[in-house]
Amino acid sequence: MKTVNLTINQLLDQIAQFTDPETEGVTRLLYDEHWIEAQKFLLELGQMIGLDSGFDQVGNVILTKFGTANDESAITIGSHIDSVVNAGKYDGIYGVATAIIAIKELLAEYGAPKKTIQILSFCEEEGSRFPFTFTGSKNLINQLPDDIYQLVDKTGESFEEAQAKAIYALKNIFPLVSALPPTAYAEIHIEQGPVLERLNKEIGIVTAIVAQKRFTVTINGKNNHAGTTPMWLRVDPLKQAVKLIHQLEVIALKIGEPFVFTVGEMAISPNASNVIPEQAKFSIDIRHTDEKELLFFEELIYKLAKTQMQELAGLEIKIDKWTDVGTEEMNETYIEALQAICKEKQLSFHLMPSGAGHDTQIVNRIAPTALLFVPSVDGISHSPQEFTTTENLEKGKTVFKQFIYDLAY
Ligand code: HGY
Ligand code: MN
Ligand code: MN
Repeated sequence: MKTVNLTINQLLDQIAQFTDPETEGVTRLLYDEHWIEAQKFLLELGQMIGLDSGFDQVGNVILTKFGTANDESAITIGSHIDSVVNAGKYDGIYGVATAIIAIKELLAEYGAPKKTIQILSFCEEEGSRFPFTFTGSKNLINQLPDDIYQLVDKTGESFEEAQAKAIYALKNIFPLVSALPPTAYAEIHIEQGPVLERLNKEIGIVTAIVAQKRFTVTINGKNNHAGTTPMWLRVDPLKQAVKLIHQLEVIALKIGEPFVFTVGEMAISPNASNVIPEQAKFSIDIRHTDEKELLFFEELIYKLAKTQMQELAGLEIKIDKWTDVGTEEMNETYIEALQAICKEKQLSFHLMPSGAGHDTQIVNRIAPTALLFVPSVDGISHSPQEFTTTENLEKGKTVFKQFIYDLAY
């Protein structure tokens, strides 16, 4: 077996090379050519460190070390390989890199584990190419709906076509396998927020992950000449979008913390300065630990849209919900165990909820889970400026590795 002496940072830098060079930072979208190269790299790396390397029918990479107990399930660890557009080099992939390095070190120090361990590089979590999230972890727990195959990305390519190309590129080199059912799942991730840095804590132990809903709102109006169409005659979808977003913003601020409301994407057509638009399309992302608040806000979106359509003849507002995940609480026993490990390693820690979504919240539907954070400098994420110090990356690995040892050896 070739010796692989990679630090976490070196592995992160290698994987960050698999990106669309036309963009800032890292852009690696589900099934694109950079995604294929990154998954291939991880499959080869798994082989080099003595793991059984394969991938499943949605392109999750599965690196397995069978335990001496020969069980039919596995201690499962990992995170996602895909990124948002213009991302940093840590989101998701830090969890995959740390899992690989922790297992490499445990095998060198203690040999084969009692329990089987499987590392997953989940194919997709972000929802940054197709309007769908958590593809990889939903496939792991057999909750992947069939209707995703007809989804199309911004270029018009279907999920089905993109997946077929990516799987074809992998299957000629590596075996198609299925993951084992998870008996436990653990993920380590950058915090992507300012809390740990502000509190000067080294490790975040996540107690719960917020509920999250995402929508695409499509507003159709009547495109016309910007100069000759009087204001009272217009059915302007962009102005109506602004009106709806403003009304929602006022209510969102009234709901207050920890509720968050984001409009991150917007597309106008035909998008010309002297043309009243025909269509305005935008995203809505809402999150809260209390699912009732989210439901209240969701119903408000529909209600306000309906009123706007009643007030302006010819206006059409369509609302498509494509993410709806509930609040998930991490396993109490694991939270205790992680606190004990931090105390033993003399690392400061903070118990906290996660405002970011993670594969942990999906796997938590069928198995006990643990989620660890390391600090993000200035709380920045989903940006090329995303940064975590080497020291904190390594401290996270120390805790994560001990936790896996305690579960599997
Ligand atoms: O959007 C999120 O919460 C995560 O980064 N996918
Ligand atoms: Mn992310
Ligand atoms: Mn992530």
